[in-house]
Amino acid sequence: MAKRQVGVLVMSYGTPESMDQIEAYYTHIRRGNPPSEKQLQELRDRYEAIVGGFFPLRKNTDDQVTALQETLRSHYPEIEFVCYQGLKHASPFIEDGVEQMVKDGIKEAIGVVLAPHYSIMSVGSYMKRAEQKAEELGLSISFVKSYHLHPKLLQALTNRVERALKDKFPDVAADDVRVIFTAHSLPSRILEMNDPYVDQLMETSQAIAERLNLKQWQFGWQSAGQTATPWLGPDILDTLETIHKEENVNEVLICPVGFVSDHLEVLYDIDIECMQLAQQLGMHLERTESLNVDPLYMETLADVVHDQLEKD
Ligand code: FEC
Repeated sequence: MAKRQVGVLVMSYGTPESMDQIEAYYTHIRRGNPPSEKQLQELRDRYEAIVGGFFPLRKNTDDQVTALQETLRSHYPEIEFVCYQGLKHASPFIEDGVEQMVKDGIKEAIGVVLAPHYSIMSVGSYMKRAEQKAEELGLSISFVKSYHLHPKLLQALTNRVERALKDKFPDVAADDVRVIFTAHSLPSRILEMNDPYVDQLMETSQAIAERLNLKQWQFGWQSAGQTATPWLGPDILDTLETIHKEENVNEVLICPVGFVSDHLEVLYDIDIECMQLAQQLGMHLERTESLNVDPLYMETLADVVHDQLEKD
C-alpha cells in the first residue's frame, strides 16, 4: 500500500539572493511602496556588513527545510512527508510553494512558520496568504499557529543561555549577568487587538529564566521599523543605555528568542549595532548562538507538524 503523503509548507521571512535584488525585496516588505534612495542605501549598507558571498538567511532557511524533512521522515517513517519552501518577501513566495505542492499532486498539507510566536501581523499573515492560495487551488491545508512553549524548543534555548553564561562570562558569577531576551518589535497597535505575540514572548522568556533560575533578566524589543506609527518598546539600544546608566549593569547576554536563525536582524542589529553601543558604554555584551538546524529545534518542528496532522 502506498504511504500517506503529506506536504509541509515551511514558511520563512525570505531574503534577497543578490545585492541587486535588495530594492525589489524592500519594496515588497513595504507592500509595493519603493523605499527612498536613502532608505535603500541604508539597507544595502547593512547587508554589505553581513553578506559574505551569500545571504545568511537564504542558506539557513534552505538548511532548516532540508533538516526538517529528514527529521520528519526519520521520526515518522509511516508517512511520506515532503517539505516545500514558501517565503514571505522573496522567491519562492508562499504562493509558489502552495502551487508547487499542487503540481506535485499533494492532496493534504500542513503549514508551519519558522517563527515560534504568533501575531496576526507575522505568522497570521503568512497563514492567510497560504490559505488563500490553497483555497484557490483546492488544496486541503491546516496550520501550526505557534510553538513557543514546546519543551524541546525551551530546552534548546535554555542550553544556549546556560552555555553562553559559562563560556562567555567565565570570570563573572551567573547572577551578575543581565540576560535580555529579545524579539522583533511590532507596531504597538497590536496591543489593542488582543494579539498573543507579547504574552507568548514573555512566556518563552519566563520559562527559560525559571529553568536556569536566573535572578537578573528582562525583555527588550529590537529591529523596529522606520515608520510614523509607534512600535513596541523600549528598544534594546535604549534598554542597554538605561541599565548601564541607572543600574550600573556591565555584563549583558542577549538571547533573541523571537528568531530561529542567523540573519540581518541578529547579525547586524545585535552583533554590530548593539555591540558598538556596548563598546562605547564600556559594557561586556554577548549573544547566544542561533538555533539554525539544532536537532532539538528540528524535532520541535517535526512534533508540531505531526501533532497538527493528528488534530485534522
Ligand atoms: O536577513 C534577512 O535578509 C531578513 C531579516 C529579517 C527578518 C525579519 C523578521 C521579522 N520582521 C517582522 C516585521 C517587520 C515589520 C516591518 C519590517 C521591516 C523589515 C525590513 C527588513 C526586515 N524587516 Fe522584518 N525581518 C527582516 C528584515 N519587518 C530588511 C525593512 C527595513 C527595516 O525596517 O529595517 C516594517 C514593514 C513596513 O515598513 O511596513 C512590521 C517580524 C519578524 C519576525 C517574525 C518573522 O520572521 O516573520 C514580526 C528575519
